Amino acid sequence: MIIQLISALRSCTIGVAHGTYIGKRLLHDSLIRISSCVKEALNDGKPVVALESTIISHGMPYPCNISIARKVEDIVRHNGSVPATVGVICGRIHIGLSEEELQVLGKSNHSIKISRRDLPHALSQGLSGGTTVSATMIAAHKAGIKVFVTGGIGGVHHGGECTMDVSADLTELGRTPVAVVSAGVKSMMDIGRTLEYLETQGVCVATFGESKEFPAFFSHRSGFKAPCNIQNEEEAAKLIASSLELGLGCGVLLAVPIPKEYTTISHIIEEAVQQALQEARLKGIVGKEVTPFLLQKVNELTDASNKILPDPDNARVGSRIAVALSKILNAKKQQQLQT
Ligand code: PSU
Ligand code: MN
Repeated sequence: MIIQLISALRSCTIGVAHGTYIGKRLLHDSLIRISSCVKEALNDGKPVVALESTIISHGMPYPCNISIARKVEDIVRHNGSVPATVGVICGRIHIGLSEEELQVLGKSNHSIKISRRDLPHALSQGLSGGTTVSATMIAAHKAGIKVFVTGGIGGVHHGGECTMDVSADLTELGRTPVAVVSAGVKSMMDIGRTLEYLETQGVCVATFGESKEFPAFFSHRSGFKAPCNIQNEEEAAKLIASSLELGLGCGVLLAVPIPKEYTTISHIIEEAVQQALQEARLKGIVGKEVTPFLLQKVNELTDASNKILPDPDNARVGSRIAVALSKILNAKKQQQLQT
């Protein structure tokens, strides 16, 4: 009877803003919910790749945001890992999102952008939103996920030396041991200062593949040399395993350049970035609105996301890195059990 009453109460506490099914977190409920598929993979030592959701809630328009999110999950699956998209639904961190939960984040105007500093507010108020790289790293680490794939991370904004607009993604990389695989940092950021700041935070930054130049998301070139280079997934996994074994406590950033054939449109992107930056300045956009504004403007001006994101190389590479890393970590576990 009591159990029936509790479940009736639960089904009554519906997230009003989103209309359907997903109940608000009750006080005694855990702050994190891991989907059964992700939980099973983690328990079995299978490779898991975390994915962020600000790109879904604030990076792209509906419904292309949902179809791209699904596509990225499929690429991760086809390359051997279990995808774990992270988001906050009605005050709870979800690791591994169902179709319905993806829709909540991608469709609703009430989805907020949730970075490290926003987590306590969002969780205590029962809000829903997309997690940025920093918040996704926190969730991944708490669940035991070691590899995280994203498009582009935040960085030091242009003029950041005056405004101090430096993304919390960079400090998160300095304090949370998760490997972030991305296509670099967009030129709407100050890439030189972003690399300097990552050095200060003690973050190992490496390019993946032939190029030793740090990529700029839309282009394999940025004009800045990366501190390290790794040639393949096995080398990447060994690098991550070394960082974990030493207990450095910080993340690593692996930059996978976009395939060269896409770079031909980079001058169009560059013009759009300059226009977007100027517009943001004129409109007085500040704080957490800056990055979504710039992303939206550049997408609008170039239709770039449609051209590039359906084939994100970094999802394929990140998934394979997670496979190689799980082999190393499982072998180490076996060895420890035998000695
Ligand atoms: N840069 C991109 N694409 C993105 C973002 C940044 O090229 O989608 C998103 C990510 O979720 C990142 C966040 O974590 O923006 C950073 O926001 P801010 O600059 O406000 O820290
Ligand atoms: Mn900022």
